[in-house]
Amino acid sequence: AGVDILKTNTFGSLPWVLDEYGIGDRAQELAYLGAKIAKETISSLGVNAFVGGSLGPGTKLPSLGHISYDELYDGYKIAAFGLIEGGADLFLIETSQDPLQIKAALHACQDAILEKSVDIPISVSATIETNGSMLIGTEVDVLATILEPFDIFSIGINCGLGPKEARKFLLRLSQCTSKPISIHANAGLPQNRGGCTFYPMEPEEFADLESRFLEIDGVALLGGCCGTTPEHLSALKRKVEGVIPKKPNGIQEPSIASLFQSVPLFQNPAPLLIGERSNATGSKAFRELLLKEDYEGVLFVAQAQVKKLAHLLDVSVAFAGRDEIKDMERTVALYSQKIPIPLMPDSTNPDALEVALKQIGGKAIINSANFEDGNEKFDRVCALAKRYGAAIVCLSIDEQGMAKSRKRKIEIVKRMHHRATTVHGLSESDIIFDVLTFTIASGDEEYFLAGVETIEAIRELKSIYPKCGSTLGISNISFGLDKNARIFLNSIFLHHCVEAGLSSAIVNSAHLLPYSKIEGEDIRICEDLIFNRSKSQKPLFDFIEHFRDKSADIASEDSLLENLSTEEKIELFLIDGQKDKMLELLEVAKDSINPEKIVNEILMGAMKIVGERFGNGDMQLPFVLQSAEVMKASVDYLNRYLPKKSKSSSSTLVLGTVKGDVHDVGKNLVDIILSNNGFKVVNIGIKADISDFIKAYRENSADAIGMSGLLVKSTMVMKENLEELKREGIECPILLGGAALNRKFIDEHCRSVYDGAIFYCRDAFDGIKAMGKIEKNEIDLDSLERETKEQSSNEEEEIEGSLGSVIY
Ligand code: THG
Repeated sequence: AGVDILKTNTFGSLPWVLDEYGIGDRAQELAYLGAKIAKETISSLGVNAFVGGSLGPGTKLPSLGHISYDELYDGYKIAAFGLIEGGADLFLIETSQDPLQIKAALHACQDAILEKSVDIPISVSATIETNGSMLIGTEVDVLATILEPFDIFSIGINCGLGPKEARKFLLRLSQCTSKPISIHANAGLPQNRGGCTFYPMEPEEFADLESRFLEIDGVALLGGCCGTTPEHLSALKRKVEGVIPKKPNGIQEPSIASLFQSVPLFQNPAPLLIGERSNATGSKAFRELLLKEDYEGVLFVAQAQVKKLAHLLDVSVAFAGRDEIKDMERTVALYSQKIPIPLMPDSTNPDALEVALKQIGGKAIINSANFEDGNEKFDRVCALAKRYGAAIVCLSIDEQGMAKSRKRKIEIVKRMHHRATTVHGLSESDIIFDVLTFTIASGDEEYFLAGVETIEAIRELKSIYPKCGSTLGISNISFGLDKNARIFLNSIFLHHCVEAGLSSAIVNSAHLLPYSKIEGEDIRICEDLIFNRSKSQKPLFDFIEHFRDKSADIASEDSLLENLSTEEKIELFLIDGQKDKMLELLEVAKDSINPEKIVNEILMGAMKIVGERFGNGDMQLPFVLQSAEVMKASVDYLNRYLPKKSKSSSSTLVLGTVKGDVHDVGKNLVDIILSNNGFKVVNIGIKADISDFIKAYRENSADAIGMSGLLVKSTMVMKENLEELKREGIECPILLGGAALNRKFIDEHCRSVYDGAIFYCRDAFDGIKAMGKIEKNEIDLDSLERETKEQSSNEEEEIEGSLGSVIY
């Protein structure tokens, strides 16, 4: 077909994928052979083309905790070695579902390249679902932020979409990346035709649409993914022959990112607010939760800061007697999955920082590096920033200690700037200086000017390095003072720092007052202290005296909830995924609202909202799972207060993912939702053979069987399973669900081979309806068939999204 890059057939040549087939130890060999075959094919044809070594996403998502960064890294490295040995000219990390998986694969490729002393470019391509994000919930512009620091050949998208649907995401990517862009789309959105996947787009249309991508700045690599054939590619080749791609022209504003959003480092208005509360030394409350290993609570401390509009969170877990590495790993893994904003691991131990970075799919800030132990440790931390594509905070501390005067602060800043940019190649906008402040409340004369020196150093820093950021632990200024008084002093101090050019601040955002809301007299007293106006201890005494009985008007956490009814609170806690708050509330709510109503109306209603938000891309998968967990905990709790009849139903469903399919996110949610509705669910897991279904069905004297699967081929397996059930003389009701399934397939291919009732369950709520009918014995085969026939005439064959419909 005239292609310039021939992809290897090594997409799944990864140990943890091949393990499913008992050949995990052959990953390197298979990767090697894949590259070798491609290389030989090219030479036997006598054409000029490169071998693109394909590395797929595998079957597990690290950001959902399915697999660790280290295991991914090791496996990708094995495959990378094989591809290098086989002669690959390019690494293609493709069909990526999770930025953390991309980072592990990138590091593995980079290290394999170094170890084998070869020079091979690395391309990264992600799969964007029809809802506009990667499976884990990352949208293209966020991915561009995360990948910006990495030295990669290209960034792009493949699979998931046809060229029609991909266009708008390419346009977005083009605006925000400075790298070349690749696109290999599917031949349209797949359809399920009689249990076979069918890609409807013909070569001419495909070529026409894809070739037009060359009008977009930066799009330089075109190709085909699922459903494309040599004809598609030769048609494309004819169309683009001689066209010179446009240069990348996107601009990436200096930013950091979580999996779910990009956050500009330079906010307007400044500053970027960094939440300080998840700190084991700086917060007693957080420390106690950590000591008790109460991770619900640890999560709640973070959620509360998100509510108070922190832009990102500092995470510091070091505490005497605790294993910092373990605490860091657990806390950061939890936060990076369940907190929507970016993270800033905070530690003096590079190992603790690295373990945190291995949990973070987004773009983090490392807090921090300094010269206290000379260049060596500073270098180690800078190297981490470079490797993991993180921004970094550099503190004005050197071998002589923490700088007090503005002169020393700036000296150290210059030394740090030089080393970080020249030795480590960090980009200026990823460097954030912290010139640190001592408290001005110690009464020690040496520190009367601590605030002024800091403010002036910030001003100077801003003029020497305008592209670098700056930060400061604001609360340090007021250590030793009364809690209430600190709020005023911190707020005024922050105001002056920002005026001097401070771009970010580590704060308790719930304890900040806007400058405009503070009275003149309060401001004056604070400023006298900060600027040491009378050059004595007087400003400190005046300050203490003035604020003795003054309380800051800080809205309490609960006041936000005050205006909500109990029903609304239950709904809110479910959607927000707040388990502790929910259980606390239910303890009281169950006495005023009928528990049956809470479960069937309020909680189910809220869960439906979660489903809708997920469906239209407003809520990402990890948050959906979090809400489902809260749902389960709530129902478990309320169960004992439910009237006997609805407490537990006698109806039992055997539920499993069919043979050949490992996808179970949706199936497990169906399990939760049906269980919550009082049905007994026997979940037999993934890759379940029909004999497993039958065995569980008989052993549990079940009332129905539910089969799930994401792949198109799974729909065929469902049909074959129905035939087997019939042979076994089973006629029980069957529930079928999954992304690739539709009514038409069931009507045309399934009903005729099975004698019992078959329910098409588009989502878990259809499952509840079906189980309700089964329980009440309201199954009327004729009407069931008629009903679905009528509906199916309105339904398309198209597979509706990929995961959205599996879950709901
Ligand atoms: N610069 C950088 N990182 C930092 C700091 C800094 N990280 C840690 C710290 N300083 C910023 N974090 C805090 C957290 C809490 C407090 C101050 C700074 C604090 N805590 C109260 C106390 O200790 O009295 C409240 C205690 C409690 O609630 O139990 O003030 O400067 N780069």
